[in-house]
Amino acid sequence: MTAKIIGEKLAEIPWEDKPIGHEFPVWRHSENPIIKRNPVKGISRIFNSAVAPFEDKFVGVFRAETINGRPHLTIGWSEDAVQWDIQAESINFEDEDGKPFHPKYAYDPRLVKVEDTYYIIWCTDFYGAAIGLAETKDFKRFVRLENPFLPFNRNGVLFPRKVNGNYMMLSRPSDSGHTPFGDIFLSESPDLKYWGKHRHVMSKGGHGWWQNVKIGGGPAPIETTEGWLVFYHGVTGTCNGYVYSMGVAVLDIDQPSKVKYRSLNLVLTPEMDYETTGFVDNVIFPCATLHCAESGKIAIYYGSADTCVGMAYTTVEEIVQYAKDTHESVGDDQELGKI
Ligand code: BMA
Repeated sequence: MTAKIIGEKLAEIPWEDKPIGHEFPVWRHSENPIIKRNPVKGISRIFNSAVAPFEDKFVGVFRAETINGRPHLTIGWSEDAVQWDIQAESINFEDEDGKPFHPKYAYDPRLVKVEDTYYIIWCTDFYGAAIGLAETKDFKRFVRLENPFLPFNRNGVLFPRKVNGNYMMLSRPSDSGHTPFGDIFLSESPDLKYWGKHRHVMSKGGHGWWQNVKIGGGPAPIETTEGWLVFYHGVTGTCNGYVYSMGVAVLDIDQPSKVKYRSLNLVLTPEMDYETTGFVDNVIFPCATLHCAESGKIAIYYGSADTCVGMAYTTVEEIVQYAKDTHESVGDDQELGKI
């Protein structure tokens, strides 16, 4: 069966056809990187960032590192989702009582619309690295909700709809440093306040070495007729440090803690100069997609070498088929936590 995206049509999705003779299921945008060094006054680097359609244009939440190296989140707008007009100032969050909330640092945002609300999930400071959560309806007022999980944790990824009546969030428990371990877990909540039914979803490891140190969620899962399509990052260790690549899996639609297909191969790895060389060499860190239910086109946004933003393309038919054809069952990809 050919996979289809379940969801909205997105007529204006950025797109380039697959280059003739390209062997792999994901191909790069020809004008990468779309956001380069020193993109905005006072900001040295913008990289792991998230975008979404909003009204008749596109909005982005960007990981911006100021000249002094501190990461924060800022908003940007685009007509075509390729050329971005990004604000220099950080997002001004308020808490649920209306008081200003300024995270000490903020990085690796995801941006997910559930029903009529957009949620930003990011890495925040809560006794060290932890998951921050905020909501907005208009990208003018941003209300920060309580931290969903205990420290230490990163790569919080909300699903774009409730499953069995509950919000669902992937996360990757970690340490507060450059975590040398890590698997992807799933948690559920009826109200975005109380989280439970924690399940193990996917392990690092497998036959190949590219994801043998740790893995972490990427863009919001895409609902398809074959299950939840997830892109994620997998990390290997070398004598010159970590290398971050992108992988793909499909999770069960009603029980997303069950892995249906998981490619044993990476689908994008640092090869271009802007991926192999930067503030941190050899990093591909996907945080968002734009996708169209009618055409099946998917545009993937990824941070490149902790320095700039790149885009890559695939189609739902091709990538789900690839995950099926190259499926590998990794030892403990199972619903640990249920008992
Ligand atoms: C991770 C995160 C990412 C970063 C990556 C590579 O731990 O901090 O923001 O892209 O390391 O440096």
